[in-house]
Amino acid sequence: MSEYIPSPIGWVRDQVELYERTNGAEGTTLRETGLPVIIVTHRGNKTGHIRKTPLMRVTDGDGYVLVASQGGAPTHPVWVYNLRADPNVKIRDMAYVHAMRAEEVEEEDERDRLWALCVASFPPYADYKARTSRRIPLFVARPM
Ligand code: F42
Repeated sequence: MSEYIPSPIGWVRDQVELYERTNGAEGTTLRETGLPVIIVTHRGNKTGHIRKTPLMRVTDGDGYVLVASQGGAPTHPVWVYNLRADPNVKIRDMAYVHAMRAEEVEEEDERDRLWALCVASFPPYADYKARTSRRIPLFVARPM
């Protein structure tokens, strides 16, 4: 069985631990923003280990938009490469946990439509986009 390796970032690791231990009763928002967070479980493309990544909760119908913003950093978060290699994920949204398939969105009109949803859910995404020259990858995870 694959081993779960927690994030090397302390506050991220702590959020996942609290969120899961309380079955989505605590640790479900991003710090002082108070805005909701989901947990994405995925598989490392090099190690094969299980990884858990909190992301902002952006919904599109029964799907979740996964935004690889990483605070406007110049490089993609490495979970992007994991999802590209293996799109099978588990999404936790509070107490709701569901197996889903995450597909990267390449088409520009669809990216624009989704981006509007992302900024409406979490306004700082607009600043993150302005801060970086990279094209921020967007995935949509939908029930299989
Ligand atoms: N990050 C976002 O990009 N978008 C968000 O909307 C977002 C919201 C958010 C809310 C709450 C919160 O606590 C964190 C939030 N974050 C958000 C931060 C997010 O959780 C991640 O920490 C961030 O996106 C960075 O992701 P990362 O995958 O680059 O994480 C690094 C720090 C990491 O875990 N590195 C590991 C390590 O050991 O250094 C490697 C993990 C890994 O997946 N390794 C792969 C493997 O095979 O196991 C290899 C990957 C490769 O190809 O190199």
